[in-house]
Amino acid sequence: MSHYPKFAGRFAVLLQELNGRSVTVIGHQRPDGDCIGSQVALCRVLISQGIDAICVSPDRVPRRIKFLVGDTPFFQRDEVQHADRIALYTDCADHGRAGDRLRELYPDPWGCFDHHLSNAGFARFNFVDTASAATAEVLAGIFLDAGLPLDRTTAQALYTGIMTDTGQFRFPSTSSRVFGLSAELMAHGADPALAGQELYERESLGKLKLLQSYIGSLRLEGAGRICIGVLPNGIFEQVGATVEDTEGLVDYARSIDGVEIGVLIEERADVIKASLRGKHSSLRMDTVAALFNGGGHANAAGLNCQATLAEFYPKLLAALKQRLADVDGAKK
Ligand SMILES: [Mn+2]
Repeated sequence: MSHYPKFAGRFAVLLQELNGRSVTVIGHQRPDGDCIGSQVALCRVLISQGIDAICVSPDRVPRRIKFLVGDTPFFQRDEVQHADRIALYTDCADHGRAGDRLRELYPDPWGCFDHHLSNAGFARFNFVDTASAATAEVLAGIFLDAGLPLDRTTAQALYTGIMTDTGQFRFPSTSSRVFGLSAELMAHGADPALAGQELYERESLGKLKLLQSYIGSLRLEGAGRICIGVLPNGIFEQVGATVEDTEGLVDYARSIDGVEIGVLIEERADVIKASLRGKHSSLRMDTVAALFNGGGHANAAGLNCQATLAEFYPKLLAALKQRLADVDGAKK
């Protein structure tokens, strides 16, 4: 059975065009399991086809997802020479998601594999399916459709990308295709227990203290339909956590009964960062984030904003209340 018939022909052409060239597989800033898993898998499959490929990340690979890399050639941005390489982007909604420096180094991306709603297709070859739960799902489908060899490390990387972006197979994006592909990846050696162990049974004390701080800050707004928590400037040093440890915190705000939108605000010295999570896709968190130059998915979006917390908080809250009112109005 073909998973992504619409991509098969174009992918075959891309593979042919890449023959004899050197490729850099690029992921986004603050990489997650889907980003790293997709980069690793795409890079390994290209290498299996005799193509010279490396992965490059603008940021450090988070400790919890390092196990995905294995013997894949994986580098941070400034560790390698970029001249004469061709860029393929994974899990990036736009050209800038990997940062300005990589955009300067690779002004003409050849390929883009993604599932973000806001992705308008910024490469020569675009493989964007917004109905997919994960970029790893898109890649797994394309690779299996093409009959390409998937080794154990590749299968594990793709499986883990799918598992993390579906919230462990809980989010609305969890389709029968997700389960079908996951089963195929297991047949290629992916181990769900290994992914669970590495991702969820190896927390640091600092991470739990960060969670404690975040939960202590939670406030219900908008008649209990919005829940906002703030991590104050300096908290990471104070509790012995890293910025990577913010992963998943916002889900606690959203998890409260009656809350439809969960928010995590990080106060930094010079910038405010915010993560928005909606309980249903009609809330379109990506377009709320876009009001502050951010973006993402309908259920999960993020933004960076040059403002103080005192300036930003009421503006964001007003935008979220407006969104709830609009969604209420549309239902009537
Ligand atoms: Mn993703």
